[in-house]
Amino acid sequence: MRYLKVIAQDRSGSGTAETLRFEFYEDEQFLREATAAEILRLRTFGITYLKCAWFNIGEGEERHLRMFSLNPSGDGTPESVRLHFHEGPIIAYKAAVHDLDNDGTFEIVLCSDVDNDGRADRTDRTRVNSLVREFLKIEW
Ligand SMILES: [Ca+2]
Ligand SMILES: [Ca+2]
Repeated sequence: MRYLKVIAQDRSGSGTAETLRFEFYEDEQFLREATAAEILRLRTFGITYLKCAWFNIGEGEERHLRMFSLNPSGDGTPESVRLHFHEGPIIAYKAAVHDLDNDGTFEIVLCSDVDNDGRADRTDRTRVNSLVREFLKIEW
Protein backbone atom coordinates (compact mmCIF):
# COMPACT_ATOMS: atom_id res chain seq x y z
CA MET A 1 0.00 0.00 0.00
CA ARG A 2 1.24 3.44 -0.93
CA TYR A 3 1.25 6.36 1.43
CA LEU A 4 2.45 9.92 1.62
CA LYS A 5 4.54 10.83 4.64
CA VAL A 6 4.55 14.47 5.67
CA ILE A 7 7.08 15.82 8.15
CA ALA A 8 7.01 19.35 9.53
CA GLN A 9 9.93 20.75 11.48
CA ASP A 10 10.63 23.84 13.53
CA ARG A 11 14.34 24.08 12.83
CA SER A 12 14.71 27.70 13.90
CA GLY A 13 13.16 27.11 17.33
CA SER A 14 10.51 29.76 16.70
CA GLY A 15 7.68 27.64 18.10
CA THR A 16 6.08 27.05 14.71
CA ALA A 17 7.21 24.77 11.90
CA GLU A 18 8.74 26.33 8.80
CA THR A 19 10.17 23.24 7.09
CA LEU A 20 8.12 20.60 5.31
CA ARG A 21 9.17 17.31 3.77
CA PHE A 22 7.07 15.03 1.60
CA GLU A 23 8.08 11.41 1.10
CA PHE A 24 6.43 8.60 -0.83
CA TYR A 25 6.31 5.08 0.57
CA GLU A 26 5.08 1.73 -0.63
CA ASP A 27 4.57 -1.12 1.86
CA GLU A 28 6.75 0.65 4.47
CA GLN A 29 9.52 0.98 1.87
CA PHE A 30 10.80 4.48 1.16
CA LEU A 31 10.30 5.22 -2.52
CA ARG A 32 11.40 8.83 -2.93
CA GLU A 33 11.15 12.41 -1.81
CA ALA A 34 8.73 14.71 -3.61
CA THR A 35 10.25 16.45 -6.61
CA ALA A 36 10.45 20.24 -6.81
CA ALA A 37 7.43 20.28 -9.13
CA GLU A 38 5.43 18.12 -6.71
CA ILE A 39 6.38 20.32 -3.76
CA LEU A 40 5.01 23.26 -5.71
CA ARG A 41 1.74 21.44 -6.36
CA LEU A 42 1.57 20.46 -2.68
CA ARG A 43 1.74 24.11 -1.58
CA THR A 44 -1.90 24.34 -0.49
CA PHE A 45 -1.61 20.97 1.21
CA GLY A 46 1.48 22.18 3.06
CA ILE A 47 -0.16 25.39 4.27
CA THR A 48 -3.08 23.38 5.67
CA TYR A 49 -0.78 20.80 7.21
CA LEU A 50 1.22 23.48 9.00
CA LYS A 51 -2.06 24.72 10.53
CA CYS A 52 -2.42 21.30 12.12
CA ALA A 53 0.60 22.14 14.31
CA TRP A 54 1.86 18.56 14.26
CA PHE A 55 5.58 19.17 14.00
CA ASN A 56 8.99 18.34 15.42
CA ILE A 57 11.45 20.57 17.16
CA GLY A 58 14.72 20.69 15.22
CA GLU A 59 15.25 17.95 12.65
CA GLY A 60 13.14 15.27 14.31
CA GLU A 61 10.77 13.06 12.34
CA GLU A 62 8.81 11.41 15.15
CA ARG A 63 5.74 13.48 14.49
CA HIS A 64 4.42 13.06 11.01
CA LEU A 65 1.34 12.33 8.94
CA ARG A 66 0.83 9.17 6.91
CA MET A 67 -1.92 9.59 4.39
CA PHE A 68 -3.34 6.98 2.05
CA SER A 69 -6.42 6.12 0.07
CA LEU A 70 -8.34 2.86 -0.15
CA ASN A 71 -10.15 1.63 -3.22
CA PRO A 72 -11.59 -1.81 -2.31
CA SER A 73 -13.94 -1.74 -5.32
CA GLY A 74 -10.87 -1.40 -7.58
CA ASP A 75 -12.56 1.16 -9.82
CA GLY A 76 -9.69 3.64 -9.50
CA THR A 77 -11.51 6.23 -7.37
CA PRO A 78 -11.01 5.95 -3.62
CA GLU A 79 -13.83 4.93 -1.30
CA SER A 80 -11.90 6.27 1.67
CA VAL A 81 -8.91 8.39 2.48
CA ARG A 82 -7.21 8.04 5.84
CA LEU A 83 -4.93 10.31 7.80
CA HIS A 84 -2.77 8.86 10.56
CA PHE A 85 -0.98 11.43 12.68
CA HIS A 86 2.01 9.54 14.05
CA GLU A 87 4.23 10.00 17.06
CA GLY A 88 7.03 7.64 16.06
CA PRO A 89 5.46 4.24 15.37
CA ILE A 90 2.34 5.11 17.43
CA ILE A 91 -0.75 6.66 15.82
CA ALA A 92 -1.48 9.66 18.05
CA TYR A 93 -4.77 10.48 16.33
CA LYS A 94 -6.60 9.82 13.09
CA ALA A 95 -9.01 11.25 10.59
CA ALA A 96 -10.80 9.71 7.63
CA VAL A 97 -13.28 10.45 4.90
CA HIS A 98 -15.58 7.89 3.30
CA ASP A 99 -17.43 7.85 0.00
CA LEU A 100 -20.26 5.47 0.88
CA ASP A 101 -21.96 5.30 -2.52
CA ASN A 102 -18.74 5.66 -4.56
CA ASP A 103 -19.97 8.75 -6.43
CA GLY A 104 -16.74 10.69 -5.86
CA THR A 105 -18.10 12.76 -2.95
CA PHE A 106 -17.09 11.95 0.59
CA GLU A 107 -20.25 11.96 2.70
CA ILE A 108 -18.55 11.02 5.94
CA VAL A 109 -15.76 13.02 7.56
CA LEU A 110 -14.43 11.50 10.77
CA CYS A 111 -12.04 13.63 12.73
CA SER A 112 -11.18 14.95 16.14
CA ASP A 113 -9.10 18.01 16.94
CA VAL A 114 -6.71 17.63 13.98
CA ASP A 115 -5.27 21.15 14.27
CA ASN A 116 -4.54 20.81 17.98
CA ASP A 117 -6.21 24.04 19.08
CA GLY A 118 -8.15 22.32 21.84
CA ARG A 119 -11.48 22.25 20.02
CA ALA A 120 -12.96 19.64 17.72
CA ASP A 121 -15.12 21.72 15.43
CA ARG A 122 -16.05 22.53 11.85
CA THR A 123 -12.60 24.02 11.19
CA ASP A 124 -11.04 20.61 11.78
CA ARG A 125 -13.41 19.07 9.24
CA THR A 126 -12.54 21.83 6.76
CA ARG A 127 -8.84 21.11 7.21
CA VAL A 128 -9.36 17.38 6.65
CA ASN A 129 -11.43 18.02 3.52
CA SER A 130 -8.74 20.36 2.19
CA LEU A 131 -5.93 17.87 2.87
CA VAL A 132 -7.93 15.11 1.16
CA ARG A 133 -8.73 17.27 -1.87
CA GLU A 134 -5.07 18.21 -2.38
CA PHE A 135 -3.85 14.68 -1.63
CA LEU A 136 -6.05 13.27 -4.38
CA LYS A 137 -4.37 15.55 -6.94
CA ILE A 138 -1.06 13.74 -6.47
CA GLU A 139 0.03 11.74 -9.48
CA TRP A 140 1.87 8.68 -8.24
CA1 LIG B 1 -20.55 9.57 -2.17
CA1 LIG C 1 -9.42 22.00 16.32
